[in-house]
Amino acid sequence: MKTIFSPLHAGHGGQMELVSGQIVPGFEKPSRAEFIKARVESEKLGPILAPKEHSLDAAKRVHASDYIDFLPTVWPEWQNAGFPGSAMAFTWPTRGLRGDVPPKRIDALLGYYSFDAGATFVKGTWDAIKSSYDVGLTAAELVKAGERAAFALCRPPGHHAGAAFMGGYCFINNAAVVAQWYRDQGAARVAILDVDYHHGNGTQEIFYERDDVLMINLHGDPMTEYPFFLGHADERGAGKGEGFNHNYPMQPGTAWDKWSAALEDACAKVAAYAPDVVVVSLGVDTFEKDPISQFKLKSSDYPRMGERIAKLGLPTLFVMEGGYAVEEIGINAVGVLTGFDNA
Ligand code: SP5
Ligand code: ZN
Repeated sequence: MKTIFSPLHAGHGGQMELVSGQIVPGFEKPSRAEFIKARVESEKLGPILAPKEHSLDAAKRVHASDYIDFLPTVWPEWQNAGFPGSAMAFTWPTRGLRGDVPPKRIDALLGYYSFDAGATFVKGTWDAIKSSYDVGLTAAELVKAGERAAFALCRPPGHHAGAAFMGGYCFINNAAVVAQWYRDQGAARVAILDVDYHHGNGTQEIFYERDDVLMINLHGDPMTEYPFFLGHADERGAGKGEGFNHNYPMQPGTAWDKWSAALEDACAKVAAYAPDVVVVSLGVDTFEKDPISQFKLKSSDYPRMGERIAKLGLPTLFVMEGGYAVEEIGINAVGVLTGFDNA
């Protein structure tokens, strides 16, 4: 299958994050995408193509317009303020505070438009976000034009970004953007299968009240795993979206036997929904050696994951999300894709 990739991702590098009370170098770093790209090449998955530029209209179909307009202003405003370090929030409008009045300082606005301190900006961050968005849409166009599947090698990732907030390394929700884009192009139903270790809280929020986008998440139980405040099994959608959101929270230590049983159930739901296209939020932080995660999938499990998804027999767009064991991230991500292609 074809891969879409942009070198502009690399400008989003050197950012810091808050982990266990310390500011440390970000886990979500440029070498992630470079290891995946190198593996796409060495495995001869298929051609690697540059993205086409897109307007931000498709982003504003799933995100608040003011939120999207805010993103390119962050780094220039942070510079104007004379703040050192990565641009990150430190105050959030939680319960009991006003979440409806945007303040006038850039550090405060970062809190207004985020749910954690995990989506930080450096000089090249906006260009990387925009390139990741362009990568997603360009890959989506390939599948719309008749390719069986395509791989959007997006970086930064997207699935924690909600309609009007960033967080968890995510800014624009690429999977949500392409799902809505397919609807706008005439798809009657779209399924999103999120296999990243972390719950895709942003994607769930965006489609929670809709029946035209089926949302399925396999992830670490939020009782003990980030993002903590969404992703429970009883979240099944609301209004006409009731019954179109499915969560499979799983315990630390989960390996392929239990994980694949959840995938089997998820695939049965996707098949019953009969979507025109499947968008896979492809995180490989389920890997046993991932530095921030607690599942125990092995490298040999990823091709099996791809095979099972291929058996759905549906047009499929893979959108890169997480995975932080950089030495193996290429082997695991591309393992899913070769497993799909060889099925
Ligand atoms: C897209 C994606 O996978 N985002 C994940 C965001 C996770 N942010 C929280 C990281 C918490 C790390 N705790 C690590 C302890 C390691 N010793
Ligand atoms: Zn993740």
